[in-house]
Amino acid sequence: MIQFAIEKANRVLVIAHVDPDGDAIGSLTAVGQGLQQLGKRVTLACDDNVPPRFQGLPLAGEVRRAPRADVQYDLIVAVDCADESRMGWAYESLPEPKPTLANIDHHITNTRFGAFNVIDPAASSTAEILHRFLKEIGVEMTAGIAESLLTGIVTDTLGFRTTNVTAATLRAAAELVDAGADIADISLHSLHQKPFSTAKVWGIGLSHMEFEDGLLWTSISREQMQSAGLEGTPNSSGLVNFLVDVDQACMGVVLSETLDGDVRVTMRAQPPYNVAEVAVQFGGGGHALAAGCALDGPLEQAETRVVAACHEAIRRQRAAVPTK
Ligand SMILES: [Mn+2]
Repeated sequence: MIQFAIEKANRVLVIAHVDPDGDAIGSLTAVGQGLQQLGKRVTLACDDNVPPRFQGLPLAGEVRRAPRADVQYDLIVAVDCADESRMGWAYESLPEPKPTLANIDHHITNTRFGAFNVIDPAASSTAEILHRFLKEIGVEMTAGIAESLLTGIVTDTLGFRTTNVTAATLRAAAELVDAGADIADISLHSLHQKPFSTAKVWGIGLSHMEFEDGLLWTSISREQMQSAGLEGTPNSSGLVNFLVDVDQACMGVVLSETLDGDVRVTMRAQPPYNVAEVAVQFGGGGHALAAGCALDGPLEQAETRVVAACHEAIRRQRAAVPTK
């Protein structure tokens, strides 16, 4: 039982997935606060930096890029990670034998890689699972934990608009508001506001998007990023959400070239279409309506392969459900 493992543990390493989103950071910091409340010594780790819009969450300033080398952990808790590789170097770098691993997640593609697996693909977010789970292990819902969890729910559901929002999601959110989370503030800062550089990335993507047989897609190259004065790999989740909401789009796809020449692909679908089926073909994963994967470059070649796979999936899935 995971409850006993947590009870026994003194030093816990909590890991959120690489390239973290609001559910990853919200879940990471909520578990951190909850375990501290239970008297555990906690390290929070994530391979990539906490995005600025989540840096105001409790404990966000204590998220490390790697585990502490001077600490021997007796438990690892992975949050929002669909498979082992999503934990990145934060897990890989731990010496063997690695500590017992607990896997808390809501991705339908989760590989159950933990010794303990708390997986609920029907949950809107890992934060929604944690809302139940933290109570079950005796954590009192503080305003800080509520703020972290509601950030996870609000961002993963795009403000309660996704098809996996249930009455249970709304009840969890209501309880978090009762516990002191400010829903208007969380929605504004974690969901709507974005840096100007993000708007510029959208401009690049929208300027040459293509629309064919239900697939609306675009790509963003390193050269385009550089000539717009932008650095790093673009955050394309807002753009891909925008694309899939266009009339007649069944799937939206954004391909972004990273600094090392790989291609990161973010995909969205409208029901009843399913982009997780496409993502797994390229070693990725996710949900039916939101998934991702990474391919080797060059960008044009990756684009050809992904576009062909999406078109094939749209035809197949359309035939399976003749209503749309
Ligand atoms: Mn999530």
